[in-house]
Amino acid sequence: MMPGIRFGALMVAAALLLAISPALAQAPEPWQLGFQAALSPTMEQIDSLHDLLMWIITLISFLVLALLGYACFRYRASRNTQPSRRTHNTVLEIAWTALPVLILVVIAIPSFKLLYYMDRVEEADMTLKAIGRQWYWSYEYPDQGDLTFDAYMVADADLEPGQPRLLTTDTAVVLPVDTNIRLLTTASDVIHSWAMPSLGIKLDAIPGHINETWMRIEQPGMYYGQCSELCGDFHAFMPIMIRAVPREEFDAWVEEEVARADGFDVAGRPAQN
Ligand SMILES: [Cu+2]
Repeated sequence: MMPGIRFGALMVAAALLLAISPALAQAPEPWQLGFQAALSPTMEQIDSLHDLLMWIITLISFLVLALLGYACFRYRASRNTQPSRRTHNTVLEIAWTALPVLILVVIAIPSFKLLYYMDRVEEADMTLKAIGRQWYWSYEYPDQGDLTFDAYMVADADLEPGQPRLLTTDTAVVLPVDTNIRLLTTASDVIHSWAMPSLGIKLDAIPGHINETWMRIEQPGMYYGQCSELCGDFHAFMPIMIRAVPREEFDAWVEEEVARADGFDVAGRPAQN
């Protein structure tokens, strides 16, 4: 086969693979640069603040580089045999004090807006409480009949095809899309942190203390995160796995889980447990 044809075939195969990529799953990819896709209003705003900061630091870096280059060239020893003895320049000093202050104000305004936006939601439709433990997460749904369960990581040997390693839990945190969900975190032993990159959440879970934030998931699918506070031996092995579903599917899941917790399945038969 000619190399060109082989390359073409490879490209077609790659395109096909991309086209049949599985349902939405938000997890890190090998060699990934940048953030995971933003799928909550919070993460979208974090993305745009990040982009703004990227412009600012890039422009500052190039400006400083250009000034350094100019100074090195213009005031090199051979061209500048009689160095100036000047020590003060009032205009310059005011400018290089005021300009950074101005830049910081430009950064501070959207930062504070975002902080308050992330802090809490006025009207929450439901609450999810995540409790960090060494080394798994417990969840409570106070608005769904106090549904509770624990979510442990699935060991490598027990993974099913398609399940990401170190990120899959035995029980998914099922949540409805397009719903304002209040998230509360706490812990029962040491400090953990509940982090979900594509929803823009990283919230400490502290013993004896409740932290609050909120999320609104924009698309159904699987979302993966991890504990993000060093919490001991198995810190790396207490992942967070959300299965976001349409509202009706969520309601059906709740009904099933509550019935099972009561000792009966949805059809009214005693649960096999
Ligand atoms: Cu932890």
